[in-house]
Amino acid sequence: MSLTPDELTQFHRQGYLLKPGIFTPEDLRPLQDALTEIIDQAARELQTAGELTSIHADQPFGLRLARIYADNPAAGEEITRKVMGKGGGGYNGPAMLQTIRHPSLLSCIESLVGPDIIGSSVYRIRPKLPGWDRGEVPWHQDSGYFLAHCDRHLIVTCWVPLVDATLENGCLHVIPTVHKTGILRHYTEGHAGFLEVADEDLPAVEPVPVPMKAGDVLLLTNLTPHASFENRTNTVRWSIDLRYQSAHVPNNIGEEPASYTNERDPVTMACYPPEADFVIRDHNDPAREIHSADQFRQLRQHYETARPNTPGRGWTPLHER
Ligand SMILES: O=C(O)CCC(=O)C(=O)O
Repeated sequence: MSLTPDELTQFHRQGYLLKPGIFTPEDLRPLQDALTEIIDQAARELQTAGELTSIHADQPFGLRLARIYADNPAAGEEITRKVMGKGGGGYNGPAMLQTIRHPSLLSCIESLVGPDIIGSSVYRIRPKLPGWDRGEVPWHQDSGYFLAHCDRHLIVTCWVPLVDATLENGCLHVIPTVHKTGILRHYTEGHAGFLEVADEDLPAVEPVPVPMKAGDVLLLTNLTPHASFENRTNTVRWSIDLRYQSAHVPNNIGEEPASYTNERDPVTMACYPPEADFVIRDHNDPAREIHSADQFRQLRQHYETARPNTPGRGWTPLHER
């Protein structure tokens, strides 16, 4: 399932590529089940604490959290935080590693970054709740979050809906072709606390909405502006975004978080210091590849606990513009 020459041209010219049907419904199920397990456990605890009357155990994956949120928004948000983690990847169990290592997806990634592949630290799980303000992600390029010396490298974002993503439930929108012009000015403290490109700094190119079926993959460059808007349905728009890079792109493989000091020169750092990168494929030394879910969790937790220092990019707050 690697990319054809036409698909590679589309990706490099437009800055995005929709690759349908990479994940089958069966491929997605272990992750959906693992996320449902987190919801179930948290909902039971909230029910015991008297915060929820129903845990909606009979509802399917796309509906259950929406029903809980409709009954009690604070409880729904608390569960959502458990699923997403504290700014990190959230759930990091076996089903996540299995999803990240999906063979057809990795073949596509190999077409873009070569045979030695690093899993970029930044993967995210996003349950976009109905009408939830924090679920709307303003215009940004992923490089806005990465250190500046990584702007010239390719870090591929794979956006994967776990349910169908539609115009109504908040599919992704992209601005094509402008990834070639480099980094835009971003502001901190944008909508819902995200980084944001202000309207006046957006390129004069018509954005493209990208409705997708569950299991399709949208491939983006780290300089492709993208955003997603309100979920106007009564179901949850579930998605994950995974990132990959070549082993030649700066990363923190084999580095201790404590080596990220204030004195260290940022150009020697990984593109996103706060979280752990991991080896997906290493043809010379396959022993470095992370196949074990325990190893994956321990690595992620080591960084999450240590919270390495990051110099950031010096963006200013939106209200100061
Ligand atoms: O899932 C969304 O709504 C936004 C995703 C996003 O911004 C990203 O993948 O970088």
